[in-house]
Formats: sequence, C-alpha cells, structure tokens
Amino acid sequence: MQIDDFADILRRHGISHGAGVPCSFFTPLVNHMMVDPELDYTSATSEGEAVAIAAGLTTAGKPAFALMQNSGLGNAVNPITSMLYIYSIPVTLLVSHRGEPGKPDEPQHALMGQITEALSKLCGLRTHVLDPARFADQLGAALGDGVPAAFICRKGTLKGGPEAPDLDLRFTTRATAPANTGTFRAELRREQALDAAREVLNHGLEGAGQSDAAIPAVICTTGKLSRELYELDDTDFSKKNRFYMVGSMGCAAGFGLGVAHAQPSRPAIVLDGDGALLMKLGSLATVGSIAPSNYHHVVFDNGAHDSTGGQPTASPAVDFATAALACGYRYAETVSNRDAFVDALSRQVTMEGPTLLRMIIHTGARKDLGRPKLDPRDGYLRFAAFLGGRPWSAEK
Ligand SMILES: Cc1ncc(C[n+]2csc(CCOP(=O)(O)OP(=O)(O)O)c2C)c(N)n1
Repeated sequence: MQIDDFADILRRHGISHGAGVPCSFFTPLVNHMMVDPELDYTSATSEGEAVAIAAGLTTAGKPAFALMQNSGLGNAVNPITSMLYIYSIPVTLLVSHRGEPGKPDEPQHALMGQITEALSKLCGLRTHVLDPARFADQLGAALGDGVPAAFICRKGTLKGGPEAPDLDLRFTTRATAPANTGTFRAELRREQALDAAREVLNHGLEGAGQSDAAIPAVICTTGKLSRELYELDDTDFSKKNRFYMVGSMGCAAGFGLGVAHAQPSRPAIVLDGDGALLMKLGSLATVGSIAPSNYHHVVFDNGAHDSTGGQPTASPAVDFATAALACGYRYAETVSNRDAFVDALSRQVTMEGPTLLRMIIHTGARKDLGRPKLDPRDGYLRFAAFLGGRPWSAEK
C-alpha cells in the first residue's frame, strides 16, 4: 500500500496525530509524517507512553494512533488493558509483525511473532491484519464504534514515502539550576496538599463569565491521589475538568501531554506521584521536546509507593526539578510547605510551560479513605465531554 494512500485514509478519518516508537516496517509512514504538514508525529520514549499520548490526544479531540514494533506491544500491555480498554478510548494501534511465522527473522522476534495477533486480541483490542483493501472500512468501523483497534502490519505492506529528511541537529548543553535549591522536609500529607491546590485546580469552574478555555484540564495519577482528590470535593460529580486515572501507572504525564498538545490554549495540569513519574521518567524528555506552553506538572513526592503500603522509591536520590529543566522544561522548583506550594502552583500555571513543581509530602492517608463511586468510564466520558473532543459514540 502506497504511503500516500494510507495517509489519505488516516486524514479522511480525522486522524492528524500519531505517537510511537518506530519499527523499520513503518519507515515510510514516519518519513511521510516528518514532511506532511497535516500529520503530526511525536517520538515517544516507550510504547506505553505512546499509547498514553495518543489517548490524551484522542480524548481532547484529535484522534490519534500509536505506532510500535510488536516487541513494544509487550511494553504497552498495561496502558492498553488498564486505560484503552477500561475507558474504551478509540486509539488506533499500528503494530508491526516482526517474527511472522514462516518468515526468517531475528531470534528475539520468534516468540512475539507467534503471539502478536493473539496477544493483541487478549488485550481487548479489535485486531486486524492490515489489509489495504479493507483498512479504510475497518478503521472507520472502530472509530465509529468508539473502540481501540490494532492493525498488524506485515513486512512490506506500507511502501514508498520520502527519504528521511536530513536533520540539522544541534546538541546544546545547559547549566541548569532550578529556582531554588536546598534540603526539604515534608510538612503535609498528600491529602492536605491536594486540599491546598483546589483553588487552582478548580479555577473557572464556578462563577459566571469565565471563558471555558480558561478552565484547566486536570489529569490525576493512579492510586490514593485520585481517591483523595475525588473525596475532597467531587463526590457530587461537580468537577468535570478532572480525569482520575485508574491503573496505567506512569501514564498521567503522557496522557496530559496529549491533552495539552491537542488543546494548546487550555492549561493542562498533571498531578503525578514520584513512583509513577519514575516508572516513565522518559516522559520528562518527551514533554521537554514538545514543550507545550500550557503543560504544568505537579509531582507529589513522598519518596514512596504510598498507595501500596509505603514501599520506598528512588526519588530521594532524584532531583526532579533539575531533571525536568535538563529535559527542556522551562521552569521547575521544589517546595515543602503549604504557603510555598500554593504560591508556586498559582504562579506556575500562569507561566509559560512546561513547568514542574515538586511538592515534598509525608506518606500516609486516612484510614477511612473510600474508593470513587464514580464509574471509571463515566468519569472518563465526563472529562472527554468537558474537553468537547469526543467525536465518537458514547456507547461502549
Ligand atoms: C503498572 C503498575 N504497577 C504497579 C501498580 C501498583 N501500584 C498502584 S499505585 C502504586 C504506587 C504509586 O506510587 P506513587 O506514584 O509514588 O504515588 P503514591 O501512592 O505515593 O501517592 C503502585 C505501585 C500499578 N497500578 N500499575
């Protein structure tokens, strides 16, 4: 299938964005996207992150695909099963088929080559082998039904495309220093810090005359952070600008990047945990390379996987603020008390992003902390409706 025809089908179905980690089978597509002004490609640091970015874009009204080698399908299993499947987000996966049975290939592809199609189906993806004659209809059907789908692409299926453009790369070193340095000790628990953040997170939700675009999109990482924020003020289902991630640990940063990229005039605030950020630390680099000015990253750092019992993480050894600046964030700082946190958060959301705010907190949560009564899918649809970007059927 000539890549121009393939790209045309994507375009006709409203797909203008893709994120991925490439396979040589997709060279025609990636090269094409690098020169086609109507198709935008984000180079992700892992296939799971690519799925998260594509999911954020799709949710915010820019239907997107995630592209990967089938070896990377293994890296994406959790975001597919815990995010695309749970929320039924119609992201299109393009998965190459290395190690196709009966075709000579390298040993590392042998087993994955045998199980690719079955694994994709087991993950709940509507799975097709990419057939040029049927691609348009199958893509249209998946998007129309609002379900995630995978197209398995065999060697040579996609053809043509330009040569890769010459990259005029300049590698710049920076003397990076965050706004403040020092030693920080926690004063608040996560729930107290979240309580202090609410005015910024809820900005514009109440009160007449606020432009809808000024209301931030708030993306919350998995675990107790989401549960606490929900219990603080959303049990009445009033915080339409929030998305509580269940599972998909590490994917809030990538999902938020997709949202920020799709809706550049709306602030996107990602509430992350240290464990989750460390799981997909590459997201700092992806965010820094795209550098959306509306992206604001807040890391609630208790040095632990608090939600699973307080097991330590590597975060005390990691200066997230310096790391973010080194990755291309425009501003970053660390705080540890309530006043400094509120001040920094209020300032950062008005600054040109990406920004990162590391809030040092204690471990621990209320013993009687509940679980959201909000069904994950309903919560997701609320958020997608708030973003106005749901071009697919609301029914599963
Ligand atoms: C892929 C994956 N691995 C492990 C878990 C289990 N898990 C859920 S929350 C969590 C801890 C998250 O830690 P952190 O991001 O630091 O947030 P905290 O709980 O400290 O607020 C873990 C390990 C999971 N949900 N998904």
